[in-house]
Amino acid sequence: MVSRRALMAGSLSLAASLSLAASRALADQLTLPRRLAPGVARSAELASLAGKRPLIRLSHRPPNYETPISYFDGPITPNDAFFIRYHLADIPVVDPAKWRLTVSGGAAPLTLSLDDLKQFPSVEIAAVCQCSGNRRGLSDPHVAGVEWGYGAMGCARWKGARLKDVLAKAGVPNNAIEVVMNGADGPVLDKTPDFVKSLPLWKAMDENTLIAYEMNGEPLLHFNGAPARVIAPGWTATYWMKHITELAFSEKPFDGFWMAKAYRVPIGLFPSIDRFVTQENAANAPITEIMVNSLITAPADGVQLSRGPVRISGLAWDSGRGIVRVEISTDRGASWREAKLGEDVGRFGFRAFSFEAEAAAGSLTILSRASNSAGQSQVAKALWNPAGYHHNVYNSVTVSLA
Ligand SMILES: Nc1nc2c(c(=O)[nH]1)N[C@H]1C(S)=C(S)[C@@H](COP(=O)(O)O)O[C@H]1N2
Ligand SMILES: [Mo]
Repeated sequence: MVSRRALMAGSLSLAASLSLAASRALADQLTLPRRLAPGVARSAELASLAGKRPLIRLSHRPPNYETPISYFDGPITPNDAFFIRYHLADIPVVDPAKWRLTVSGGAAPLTLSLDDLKQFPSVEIAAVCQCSGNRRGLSDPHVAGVEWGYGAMGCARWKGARLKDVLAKAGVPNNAIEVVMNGADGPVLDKTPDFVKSLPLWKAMDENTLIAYEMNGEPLLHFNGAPARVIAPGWTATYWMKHITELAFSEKPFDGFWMAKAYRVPIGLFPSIDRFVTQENAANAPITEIMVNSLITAPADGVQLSRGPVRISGLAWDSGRGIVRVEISTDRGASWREAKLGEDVGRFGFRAFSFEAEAAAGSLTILSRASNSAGQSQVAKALWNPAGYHHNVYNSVTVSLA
């Protein structure tokens, strides 16, 4: 639990629109994961930014704010609850009227305004945006990086143009192997490398990869990448370039810091199906798709409930192969029973699940385990790696029944 003092300190920086009583009521509902490193749990606090409800602030500059578990109510995450992640602190507010997207390295240079982008056929896709390092704070032993709990993720309905249509308009060169992406944000100090990423050409040309300008029917919020960002459904959010301003075809592997040195996983550790071959080396490979995962959203970890059936709800997701099953165990994994799956918002989205467990008085530990159509399931023991990526151990919540 976040300490009362930390919450009150956090509430001082809340937007004026939130009364102290309201923020106190809210603070009482919010819990931080119990397994975070003690220092992180002490310093994290609730704070709000423009357009957002109070989120769990892990750093202010650059802004890294995660969604409290209690906000995950159903398969679509509201915009004001959506997490925020940045690598660099110089984040300009982009005027949509002045914004331009340039595409270089094609048959001819192409520059698009937001109106131009909206002339392409539009597509809307529900997709999970999950930071590669979601749950990094649970790594054991702990690793360096933003110490995320469970909320460095969200699922929105993203609307925009297909990236492949924009690339086709620019003229895809025969020798292109990657598409390099840059956004309007940059480093405060020259020695910090700018956040630039690349996608393999095949993923950039996938019909589900978008340049989105809307999320959940509204223009993108500033902190989620206004006026336009890349959506790479099924892949972790490191490729979902916000405030996108530059695209470039590349005939060689792009070797910027954020590709060559960061966001890499040991070869063979995870059962990834999608590969980014041009960026692989003998030891490691770029992270690609999201691993199958689940989160119990209710009851909250550590709460006391009155005796009777325990109503469990949660979310499951994967890389878009599709969730086929979520199982619940109340005997520490000795036996599993199937939960009921909720509305299907599309294979890249969150899939809600629910289950009613009978329980006697005392302590009850609930485990959830999701599986997808590719036969992949969550792991019983986390696959530790130096950057703390892909944490997808069975989710677990312990409550007491009186
Ligand atoms: N321009 C820009 N885009 C970015 C990043 C960034 O630092 N700058 N971070 C990426 C990472 S690692 C994540 S997890 C997602 C977070 O998206 P969100 O802030 O909308 O939740 O944005 C991605 N796109
Ligand atoms: Mo991320």
